[in-house]
Amino acid sequence: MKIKKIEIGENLFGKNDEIARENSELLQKYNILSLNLMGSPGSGKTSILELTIRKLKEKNITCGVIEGDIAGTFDSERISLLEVPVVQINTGGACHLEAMMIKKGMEQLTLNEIKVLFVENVGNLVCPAEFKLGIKYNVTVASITEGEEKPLKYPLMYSVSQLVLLNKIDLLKAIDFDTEKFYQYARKTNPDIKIIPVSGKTGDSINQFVDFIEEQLLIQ
Ligand SMILES: Nc1nc2c(ncn2[C@@H]2O[C@H](COP(=O)(O)OP(=O)(O)OP(=O)(O)O)[C@@H](O)[C@H]2O)c(=O)[nH]1
Ligand SMILES: [Mg+2]
Repeated sequence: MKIKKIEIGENLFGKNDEIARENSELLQKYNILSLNLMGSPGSGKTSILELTIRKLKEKNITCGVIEGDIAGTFDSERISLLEVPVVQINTGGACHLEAMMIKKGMEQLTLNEIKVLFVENVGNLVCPAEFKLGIKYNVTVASITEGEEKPLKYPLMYSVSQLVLLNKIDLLKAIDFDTEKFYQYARKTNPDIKIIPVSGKTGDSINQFVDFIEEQLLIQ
């Protein structure tokens, strides 16, 4: 599928929260469930998206993707192989996506053909959490290779997220990672946070994320 690409110039930065509200209204109008995947570079956001989209496609749930990166089209190329509409946003240096970028991205998509919109934010555990996008669910993709203390070191990311996908659990035997402590730290930062351990490599427990998405679609 052809990738649509947007390069961001300075003129797109502006009244972020107001535009985020407009994005949210537009998504509600089209009855689209939206999820914003955030996390460190390489935590596994695109891998999880690939597995999840495959499973949603099998269930005839149509998806669209907005990929955010500072530069390059690596991730949108991966997603386009799944034959889903994808827009690549290159921020040209900014370490996060902003609401105006999502607005521009959505203009490139046929919204009435999409049930679930995924946003993959720029790989970064700090800045993406600071900018509202108008996307309904914030999902932190954390990998066990990052260490269990990250929820306490980067609390904003965890406090703005409703869900954590704890990724790379296939490596648990090779890495000193204290899962109990991770849960404890994540819940200390955000008592309501839901955590699903997954593997973006083996596909382990990706079904639980798919179930979460289907549950949210029912209550849209
Ligand atoms: N062992 C293992 N490797 C994984 C898993 N998930 C992702 N990877 C690998 O981790 C690397 C980064 O994965 P990506 O999915 O590209 O990570 P990302 O978060 O999208 O990266 P950025 O978009 O650059 O921030 C790749 O080499 C993946 O194959 C996993 O669950 N287990
Ligand atoms: Mg990626």
